[in-house]
Amino acid sequence: MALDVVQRSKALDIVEKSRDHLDAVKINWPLILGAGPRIITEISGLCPVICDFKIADIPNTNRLIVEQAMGLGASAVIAHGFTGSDSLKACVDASRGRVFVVTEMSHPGGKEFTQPNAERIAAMAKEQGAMGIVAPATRPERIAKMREIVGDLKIISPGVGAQGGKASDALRYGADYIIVGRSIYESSDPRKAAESIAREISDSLGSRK
Ligand code: 3DU
Repeated sequence: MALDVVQRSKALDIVEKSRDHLDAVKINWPLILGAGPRIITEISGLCPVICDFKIADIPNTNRLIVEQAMGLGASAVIAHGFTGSDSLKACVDASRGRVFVVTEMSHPGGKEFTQPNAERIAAMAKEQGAMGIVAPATRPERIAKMREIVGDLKIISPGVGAQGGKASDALRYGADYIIVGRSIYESSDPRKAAESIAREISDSLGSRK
């Protein structure tokens, strides 16, 4: 789940209610800025945390960001790839490989700059020893293309629900996990919303066999 709320109490309440149906909680800048970085530690006591800081700086700064995130309890981080292989390597080293690299972004503007470079970025993620990549559920055929490049790396896929993508399509085209934000945290019953998406996933995996 992408937990893009800004209040600590609301964030913890949603995680407590829905965590049985989640593999991990992805935390982005809105929650860090609203609740403070210790929220990483608090949530990591309930569910694995992926820090989606879209890290995009020179190697030394990337290393410092990753060390802080991992030190607070993150299980993995998300970095941009366009900054180049040395910057990505700094993230891989500082997290001991627990990095997901953004390839092509899911929103319409993602076609402008990220799509033309996505395949090279995916190849670099594999070469540099990343754990996986982030690829768009809004364009599932692009997930299939990325899968050809990254082999057995994990593919996590945002864009399901509020951005129009479907969980079952993303999985069918090769994603390992889907990332869902607003469709869960804006629901009047986040637990039920998470459960129903988890059911869609297990049904679609069942029909893949
Ligand atoms: O659209 P949602 O509310 O389900 O949230 C999607 C999350 O995934 C959100 O945190 C956003 O920052 C992140 N994300 C994308 O949506 C698209 C990307 O290409 C990469 C990350």
